[in-house]
Amino acid sequence: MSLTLYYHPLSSFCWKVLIALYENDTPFTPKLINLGDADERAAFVKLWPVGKFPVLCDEQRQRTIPESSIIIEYLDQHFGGATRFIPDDPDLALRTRLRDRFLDLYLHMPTQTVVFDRLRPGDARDPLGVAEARTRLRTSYAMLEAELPSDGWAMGDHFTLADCAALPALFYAEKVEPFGGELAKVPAYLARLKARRSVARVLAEAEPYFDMFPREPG
Ligand SMILES: N[C@@H](CCC(=O)N[C@@H](CS)C(=O)NCC(=O)O)C(=O)O
Repeated sequence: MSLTLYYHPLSSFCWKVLIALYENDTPFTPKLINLGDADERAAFVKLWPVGKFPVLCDEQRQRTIPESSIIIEYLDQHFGGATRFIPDDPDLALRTRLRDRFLDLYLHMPTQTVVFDRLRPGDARDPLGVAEARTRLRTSYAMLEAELPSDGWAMGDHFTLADCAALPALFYAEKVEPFGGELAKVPAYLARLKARRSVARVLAEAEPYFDMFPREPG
């Protein structure tokens, strides 16, 4: 098999790529990495010294591809299927990439700020950083509420890269900063995403690991 995905089933950015792989039933070998294991981490950083997953290796083309958005574009280029992640229309493609960037940078990353703060020692917590991240999340929710269509997917009728990015971002964001009653389109969109076959499979595979998700320190 040509493709190997280095990943962890609980990792939100890995979900983004798993959704894309499952959308088109693209064959790949999953390689679960435990970054807490020194040997596994050492082997992994040889592939991608940044040490963050997902990373995709394409043995046939001898390519190592990091970064979830780039991996999904690579899959679209070389392993295209019924679901096209980047639309052919150049303007819609640009807007799809913008929404992907928005979701990663202004929803997914602030969520990580809140979650990773929970893993810090008590004297190294960053309450100001967490408060700023929560403000960012609420701004992003309001922007999405204004911009999302009332039906279908992030960019319209077709499921794209933006939807792969949206599920992990919204799933975990809602856990750390629950949606307020003023939001209607955002929770409805998250419910549609969760019902999608590829997403339901990713969530089912992650479920045995959910106990590892850091809770708010009591
Ligand atoms: N920009 C990267 C972000 C990847 C990322 O943050 N991955 C997290 C897991 S969700 C990770 O590897 N964390 C491990 C660490 O930072 O040690 C992408 O889109 O792939």
